[in-house]
Amino acid sequence: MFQKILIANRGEIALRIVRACREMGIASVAVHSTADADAMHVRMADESVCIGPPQGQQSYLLTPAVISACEITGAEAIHPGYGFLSENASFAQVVEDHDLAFIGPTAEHIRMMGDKITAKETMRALGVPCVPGSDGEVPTLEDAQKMGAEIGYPVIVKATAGGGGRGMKLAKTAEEMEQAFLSARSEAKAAFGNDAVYLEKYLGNPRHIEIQVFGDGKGNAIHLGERDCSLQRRHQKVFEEAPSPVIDAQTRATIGKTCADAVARINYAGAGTIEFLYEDGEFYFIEMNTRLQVEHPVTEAIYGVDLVREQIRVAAGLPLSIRQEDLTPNGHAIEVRINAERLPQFIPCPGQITAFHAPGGLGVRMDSALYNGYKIPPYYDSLIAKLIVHGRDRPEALARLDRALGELIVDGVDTTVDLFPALLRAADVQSGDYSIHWLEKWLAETYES
Ligand code: MV4
Repeated sequence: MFQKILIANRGEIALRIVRACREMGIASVAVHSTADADAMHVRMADESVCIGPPQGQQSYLLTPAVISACEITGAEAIHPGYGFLSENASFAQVVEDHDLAFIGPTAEHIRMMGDKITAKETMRALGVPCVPGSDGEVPTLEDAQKMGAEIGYPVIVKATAGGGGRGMKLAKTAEEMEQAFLSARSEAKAAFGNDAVYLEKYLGNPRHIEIQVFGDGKGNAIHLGERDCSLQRRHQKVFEEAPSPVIDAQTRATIGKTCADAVARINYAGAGTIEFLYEDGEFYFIEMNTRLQVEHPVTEAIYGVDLVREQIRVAAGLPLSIRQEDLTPNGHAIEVRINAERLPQFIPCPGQITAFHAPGGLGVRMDSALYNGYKIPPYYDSLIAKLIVHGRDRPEALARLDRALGELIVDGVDTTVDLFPALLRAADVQSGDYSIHWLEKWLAETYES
């Protein structure tokens, strides 16, 4: 096992990783920008290294700075968290080349899944159900028009280098294909330096359901069920839950086994998330994320597994500590994301915290690096806390969320907390009857006046 791990991240996820390290008896090294000298992750880690000025490009995203911090402190492994360098295949390659361990999959697997055409071809070949569409890249407008007619409109044009909602254009009819195809391609070229695009049948009203998988890199893999992340605004998740209100045990076992078998076959190592659209009882693969996800705590809550600990074990060459047959979900968990943003426009709102109180009690977990007096810097993502509740069933989890929100105090900056009491009371949220478009409609109705 490693004796020392460097955490190439900040905020609540850096603190989350420090906690796993401490429980495993592993020393932790925080890196930080000059803007984060007083951050909680720096205070809680065993050691810290300042790696540059505030801008992420000059600190948390700077490969040589992170590698140097490793060499200075003698850390043997790097945990990238989410965002920043976590899905950067070149970074993972540099880490490997320095005989350090990247706590995540190989550079090759990151690259494979980062290219959405390759990811889809790979998953299809492994028996994972995919959205009907083009076989790979569609090189010309003529091909796109021919293919669009075969698939049947509406059709979505997606950039192979995109993902997470970036680089997509909808063609509702054949007439709209020229515009959609040409703009998707030129925007992809400008944004990613790669203009390859592919086509998919557009699904009108799906849910976003993702399967948590875990591989040991040696041909063994497990799944930890699904998370329902349909409640999003502009491709930012707001409310996530596990299990999904629409997935039963048999469905979970079937799609879970398909996913676990797929990643086992490619010798995938570490945590991964296989994203699906789910409509009319069918799963359609869209993307795979090769990192720990923001919403991993809802899976941890219902399965009782520390996912960061498993990531560290696998990166150190140890087997997974859990077997599929021992994994049964228990109860229901919900996470809400708390951002330093002003409603109703979700404008980032950095500044000083003047009062902070985290809720507690049975079934309540607050993942946050906030403290009273902390000054939220303006340079980074506006996520400041995740409130996760766990109950014996969904109604209990919803009631517990309401209760915990009532205890939470975050003063000094505007936050998205005020959304949630009304959101969790909405009839469709109470009943679990929502799709990927529900939240934006509800926000428009709720804040229109
Ligand atoms: C789609 C789709 C409908 N049909 N693909 C958006 C993010 C990226 N991960 C995939 N996305 C979508 N792909 C087909 N074939 C609709 C979306 C989509 C969406 C997906 C998940 C969660 C929220 C979303 C909001 C708008 C569009």
